[in-house]
Amino acid sequence: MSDSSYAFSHAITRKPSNSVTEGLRAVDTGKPNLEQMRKDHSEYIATLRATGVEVHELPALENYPDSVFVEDTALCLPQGAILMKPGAPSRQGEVEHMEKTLQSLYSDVRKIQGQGFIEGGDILTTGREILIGSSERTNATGIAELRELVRDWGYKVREVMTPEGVLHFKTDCSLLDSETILSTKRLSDSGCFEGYRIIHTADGEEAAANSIRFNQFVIMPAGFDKTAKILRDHGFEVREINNTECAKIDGGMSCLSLRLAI
Ligand code: CIR
Repeated sequence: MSDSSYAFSHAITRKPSNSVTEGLRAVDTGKPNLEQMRKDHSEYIATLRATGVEVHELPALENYPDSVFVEDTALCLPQGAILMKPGAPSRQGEVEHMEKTLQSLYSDVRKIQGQGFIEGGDILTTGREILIGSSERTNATGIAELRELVRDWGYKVREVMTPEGVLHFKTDCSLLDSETILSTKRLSDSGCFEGYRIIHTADGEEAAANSIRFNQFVIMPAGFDKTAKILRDHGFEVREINNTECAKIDGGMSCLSLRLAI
């Protein structure tokens, strides 16, 4: 693999807690089935491991129903990690539970400490910049602080918009390689990916946009056959994981891990 934007050596995950059934959701479509979620989670981890990486599986946090979605607690870059400040009050305490693990893996761990808010789900790091979608969870003050924190590592931060009613920026897109983005049409219509190669999710399969490129695989939620075929036709090696239970609490493939190149 010559493209460093998807070459990872480590991942961090956290076991779903029993309380995950109380996770935040925009629309209530029923209680997630814990047994199925645990099975899906194990399969997700096995798929990450199959690429040869080390996966750090952290214990469940019962006081934090959404803590399985570790992506929102930090931004991991090759130079260091940045601890986030979630916009959801019930999720803010998850960050300190991630700190020790990141300190053990990085020599430089920084932290959002100001008045703003920012969640990892709103951040897409491409081969040339860091795109951050302002959303209900991420505001301009949080984005401005992150911009300063990554400046000396050489990153350019560009503030974009998460579409109205969409939880996170990456709910609607994912990076396939440093120049290629899988996106819903409603997101790319905003023009935020000008200059990139865009592959659209099939109509009616918008939920397939929250996928991840992880080493040789594109890991996507199962059940979106048209989008899976589009990706395979473009030459990507697709792995599908059942996501019916996490989807009930607005979670998907990117949310379930922090991905590190260290
Ligand atoms: C939440 O609303 O915070 C969780 N129920 C879902 C978080 C999904 N995370 C992500 O997209 N990065």
